[in-house]
Amino acid sequence: MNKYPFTLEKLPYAYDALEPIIDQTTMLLHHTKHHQSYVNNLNGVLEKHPELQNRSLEDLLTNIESLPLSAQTAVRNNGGGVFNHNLFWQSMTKPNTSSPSAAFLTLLTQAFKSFEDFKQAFKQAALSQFGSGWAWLVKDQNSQLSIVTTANQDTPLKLGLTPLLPLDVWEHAYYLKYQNRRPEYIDNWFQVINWQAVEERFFK
Ligand code: MN3
Repeated sequence: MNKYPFTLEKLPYAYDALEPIIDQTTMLLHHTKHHQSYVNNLNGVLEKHPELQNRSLEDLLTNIESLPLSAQTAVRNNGGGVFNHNLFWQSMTKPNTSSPSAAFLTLLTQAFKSFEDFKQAFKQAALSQFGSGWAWLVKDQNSQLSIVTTANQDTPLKLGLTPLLPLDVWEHAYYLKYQNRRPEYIDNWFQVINWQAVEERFFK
């Protein structure tokens, strides 16, 4: 369900499905500890605000300023954590089993010159996010593709952008396997993108 009380969505694959790109231990901790605590904390704040309990997560995150001041920061951080991670899990699949369709490749090429240039631009953005946050492929209201970053658990929803492809660059997403090597994590991560999921979001 996409409203209170939120539950931890199951992964669409096994915890070891993304090996060796993302290791099983990282996936297990990331999903059952980090993601679970965003779910718990989001429910905790909404428990105290019955007037918000019928609103969808997207609605809450798009209209954070409409929330009571006492709920804004907690919903922004924990609601963002729930939304971003749900999208992140759904955006990945077994290594080297998915590639962009011809139609989407054309769009990527129009926006970024080539698929390689897209990957370079995405990597640069993900590296430039200082500290914890996310890199995103997004579309705007004119269906134009671009790359943005957000700090902490902020989402592109508040910017009026539709998130298509998220990359978690919090250290908890890669530290066990890659330690400080964020560039290597990003390079490898391109192999586990679920392009079908990305394209469904774009063409919806
Ligand atoms: Mn995370």
